[in-house]
Amino acid sequence: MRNQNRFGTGAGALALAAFLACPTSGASAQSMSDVQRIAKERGLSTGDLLAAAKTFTPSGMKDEYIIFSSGGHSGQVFVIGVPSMRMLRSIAVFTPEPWQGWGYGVGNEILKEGDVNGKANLWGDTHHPALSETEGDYDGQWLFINDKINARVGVIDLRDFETKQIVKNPLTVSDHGGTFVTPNTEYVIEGGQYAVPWGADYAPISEYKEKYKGSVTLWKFDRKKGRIDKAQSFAIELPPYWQDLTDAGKGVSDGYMFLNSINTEMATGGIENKNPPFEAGVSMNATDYLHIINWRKAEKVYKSGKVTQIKGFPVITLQTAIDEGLLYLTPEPRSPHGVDVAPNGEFIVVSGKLDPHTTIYSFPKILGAIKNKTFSGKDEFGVPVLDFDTVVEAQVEVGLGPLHTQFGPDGYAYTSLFLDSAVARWTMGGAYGKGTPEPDWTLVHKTPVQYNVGHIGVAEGDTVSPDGKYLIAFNKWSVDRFFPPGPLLPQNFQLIDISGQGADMPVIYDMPIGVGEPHYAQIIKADKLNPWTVYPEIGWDPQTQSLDPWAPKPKMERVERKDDGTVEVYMTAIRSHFSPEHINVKEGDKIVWRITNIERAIDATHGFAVPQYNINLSLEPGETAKFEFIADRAGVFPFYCSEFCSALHLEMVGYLMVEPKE
Ligand code: RUQ
Ligand code: CUA
Repeated sequence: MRNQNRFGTGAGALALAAFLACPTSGASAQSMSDVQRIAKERGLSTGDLLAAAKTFTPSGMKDEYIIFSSGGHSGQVFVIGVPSMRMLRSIAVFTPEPWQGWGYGVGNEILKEGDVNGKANLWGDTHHPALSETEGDYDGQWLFINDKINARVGVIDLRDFETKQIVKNPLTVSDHGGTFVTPNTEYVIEGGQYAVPWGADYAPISEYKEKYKGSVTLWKFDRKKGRIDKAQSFAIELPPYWQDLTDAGKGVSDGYMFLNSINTEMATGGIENKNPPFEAGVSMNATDYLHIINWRKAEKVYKSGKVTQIKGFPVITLQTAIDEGLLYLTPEPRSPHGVDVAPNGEFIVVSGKLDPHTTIYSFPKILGAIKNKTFSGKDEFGVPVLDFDTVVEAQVEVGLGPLHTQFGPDGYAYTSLFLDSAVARWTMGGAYGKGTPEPDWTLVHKTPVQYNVGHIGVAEGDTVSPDGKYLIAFNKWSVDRFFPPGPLLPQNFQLIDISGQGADMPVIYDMPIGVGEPHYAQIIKADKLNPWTVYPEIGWDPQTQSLDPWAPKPKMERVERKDDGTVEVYMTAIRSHFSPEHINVKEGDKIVWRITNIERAIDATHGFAVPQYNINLSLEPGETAKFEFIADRAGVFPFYCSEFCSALHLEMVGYLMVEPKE
């Protein structure tokens, strides 16, 4: 098996421990004393040495797990290895990124799909990456990521780890409740957040209840095309409650999805007018609402045509959703944040930031309450509210500021505690309610983290079959953990070893993240990923994932002037030259430039940079790219390869000569 961790089940750590405990048996006295001397000099405890043994990854050894982390306001995705916590790459999504050549000649059309009302928005606030799933398990094929600031969704192909599509939500402006996938990636779920009139059109805030809308959008994913199919997608109107996070049902709850909300008060703020500020106004009620949606029923309603076109997009109106019995609410403790479905889909765990408990809802009980109409009433809009006591299975007091929950393979659940700065381990009713006669819902242990933990990620911890083993606390503050690089401090990813039982869950690594504030991340077994290391054939177009018939090939390099005056360049790149090297054009010419990296060697990437024209490409082995520009600046422009590809990399150069008009 590839990517195997030599330490396997922690044998390395055990060997080290034995080695420390018993200096004369086995290892040479010389190396033992070296370890002890260095540990002493650096002030390292035995626990530190164990942590090092669990995480240190010698050159050439590969990581067992891979994290796909949101890049926060960098607008990107970060790829990190576990347990080494080494950053492997960023994936450019919503923000131009020159190393990948994203938005500097290539990717421009995809970035343009993210235009909002015709205007470029060249950054993103990425929150929740979602790996594609088959039967509720990561399949390693696709990755989706939301942009909260502009309600957009990016689609990344995990064959080459590159963004293939950006869709802009036409109805809402912010989408904190994305992205989450249904168990077979039928749909990518994008929940809205801050209510706005449809399409963020204008309406006075005094008309909030009438004109401002909540919504959730179901984007149909076409696996064959590797794209979201907008023509098969639809949305459901919701009350303007600021729907927050989302999760898709699975197992017994497959076909449903769950969204929580934080402003059932429908507060509209206005501190300057002596109104309660938002932070108080939205936290007045003792409970908010968990939204329970039967998406399979919604899909049928959409397909039967019972939709209203709003902003050119099919919407199941709130009234239709109520009439069709596909939307229900139930109270959830104040300021809910995370909503997380347990591996077998039987339980839904919700945490209220201002309530020290996690609340566990039973899906069978929810179904029963819907069937028996056990309602405690209706909300202002007529949505039936399921009786809280009827649908709740248990509440576990875990600590202050509970946010997000993930699951282990052994019946443990883990919840992040923002205010406590800790991660709680608790028992999920005894192996998710199965196998034990007495249900057991108990707090087992809390591991302190530094500081202010937001999401947590357990290896495959939100799938039908969590791996456990590693948990990462995605901490919002780092305070005193690292050298302060000025007043803007990095975030801190803290790796926790959860392979032990009970109170055995130590922090074993701190990784600073100084390139944006990540929110959520998913952790997948590395051997589920099967990325290309070179593109399949010479002349491959990554945007279509197919051979480009126009791709320049060796011996066919040329410059052609077309009848309409367009100049077409057919260029190849190989260590260490471009061919052709002289490109002579006239000021004002339109240039269509194609270039193929004809290398087949792994890692033989060439860059292609043109000064003053804002062009920089990254051409991976086999890749072909096309870019266009108007040569509106006369002069001499030495273009060059911007990747240090060979000993004669500096010589990998050519001249673009733009002859002045007169
Ligand atoms: S959330 S603030 Cu996922 Cu805790 Cu975005
Ligand atoms: Cu090719 Cu440097």
